[in-house]
Amino acid sequence: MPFRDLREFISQAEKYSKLRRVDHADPYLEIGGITEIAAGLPDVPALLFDNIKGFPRGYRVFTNPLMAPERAALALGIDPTLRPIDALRAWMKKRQGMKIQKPVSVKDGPFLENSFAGANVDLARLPAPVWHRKDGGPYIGSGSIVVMRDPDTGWINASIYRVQVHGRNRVTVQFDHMGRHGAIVAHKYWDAGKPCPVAVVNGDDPALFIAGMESLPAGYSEFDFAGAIREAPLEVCAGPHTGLPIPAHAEIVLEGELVPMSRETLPEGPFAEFLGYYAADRKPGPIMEVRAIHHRNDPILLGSPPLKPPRFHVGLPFRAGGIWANLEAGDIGDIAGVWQHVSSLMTVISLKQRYDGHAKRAALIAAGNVYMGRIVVVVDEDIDPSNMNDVLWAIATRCEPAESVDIVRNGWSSPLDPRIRQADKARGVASNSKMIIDATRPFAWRNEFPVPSALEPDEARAIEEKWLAVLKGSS
Ligand SMILES: Cc1cc2nc3c(=O)[nH]c(=O)nc-3n(C[C@H](O)[C@H](O)[C@H](O)COP(=O)(O)O)c2cc1C
Ligand SMILES: [Mn+2]
Repeated sequence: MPFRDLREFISQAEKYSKLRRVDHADPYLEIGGITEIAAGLPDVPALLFDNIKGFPRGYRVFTNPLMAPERAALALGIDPTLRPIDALRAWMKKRQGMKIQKPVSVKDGPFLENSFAGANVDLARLPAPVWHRKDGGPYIGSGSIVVMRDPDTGWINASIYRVQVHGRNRVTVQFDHMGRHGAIVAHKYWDAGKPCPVAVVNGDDPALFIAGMESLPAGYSEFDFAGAIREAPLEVCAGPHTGLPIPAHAEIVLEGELVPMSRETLPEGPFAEFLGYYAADRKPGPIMEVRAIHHRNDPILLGSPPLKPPRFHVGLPFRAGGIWANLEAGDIGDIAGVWQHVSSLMTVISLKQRYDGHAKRAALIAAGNVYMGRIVVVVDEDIDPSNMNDVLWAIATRCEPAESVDIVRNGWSSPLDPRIRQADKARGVASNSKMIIDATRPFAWRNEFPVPSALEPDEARAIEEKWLAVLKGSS
């Protein structure tokens, strides 16, 4: 079922989830505002903007690409009709057995249908949105893939770093920290006094988006991982300016060089972050001199700006899949499911308790491994961890705060954490505490616990199968 490109993905996605076409929106704040409102609707439509204010028809922007669970499943190569918790389980299984697929080279690519080089480079040709009102400027890259080649080994790194537009032919590429693979590779060129060849790929098979945000080890190409997700290799074509391998069916590509930061920088940001705040001020960022712009006919710019939680880039919490895999690797046993809410800031584990202490054992493993989140909840197996209402019901009825809440201090967070003071960040504080909420029935007297009145999950499924169409008015 692999898609050749973003266009094929969009037409498939339309079969399984909502797609809305929006005309005449302004790339200055309006596309961002519409994207945010749509992301808050229950069925999270994807949006395809056309006839964008100030641009010819056909120059399109596609947002909320993977926000619905169905679209996330499609991108991961998982059956989009599965219930979200089952889709996450299927992804976890797939991820464990995946085989990498190296890209194959092709001579020509549709991304070369329109090319502008040298003096003809003008980024104003493309509808880069200003997403949020305090953003430092338009961002052409909010979900684009930054491609670089390690000069020593030839390893191709291709991950997501935001890209801000500064005039006709310059952009900045933002590394959160110097441990980012892109920063490590760039420094190898810069330390030798050379600029670093780079390509920014905007809009492609969303398997590449997933690969670009996954934590993969140095030396492991995101292109190979995307091939593994697609179960077919990516087709790449050498960029005429940099020679870098570029996905042949990409929508919009910038080629150029990253200038050594010791030579020149530009003020980058601020940019709204995924926690729903501006976490950092404008900072000096590395400049990419754009030597060439290539784009397909009627190009589609992929936009995935960070939005206020719970709106998150990907509608299946695949980091929760990582915690789930940790629990299974630790042989915790009887895990019914793991989910994350509030854009991965709240983790919920559902398990069938086998012995006293089982629930806490699982919670402590999760608390040690959740990034930035402060809340870890454990519930019994009758609670679907992806259903926030059921999780809150369990907390409100099975947890006694005076007995069932623990705090773990100095856990894993990040300088993006809004609840760490600037002065503390400046002296190196980047940790937070984790609240473990045990919302399971107390093990020792679980058999005395009042019996729930609602349908059991399989009874509910059976009723849904027989009656849901009537209730929804579709038959
Ligand atoms: C939509 C989106 C935007 C992102 N923007 C940035 C960014 O601007 N800078 C950054 O360092 N990481 C950003 N990330 C996170 C990295 O893409 C992610 O951590 C990736 O695994 C890093 O790859 P690397 O290990 O090859 O450096 C973003 C992730 C997503 C999903
Ligand atoms: Mn990488």
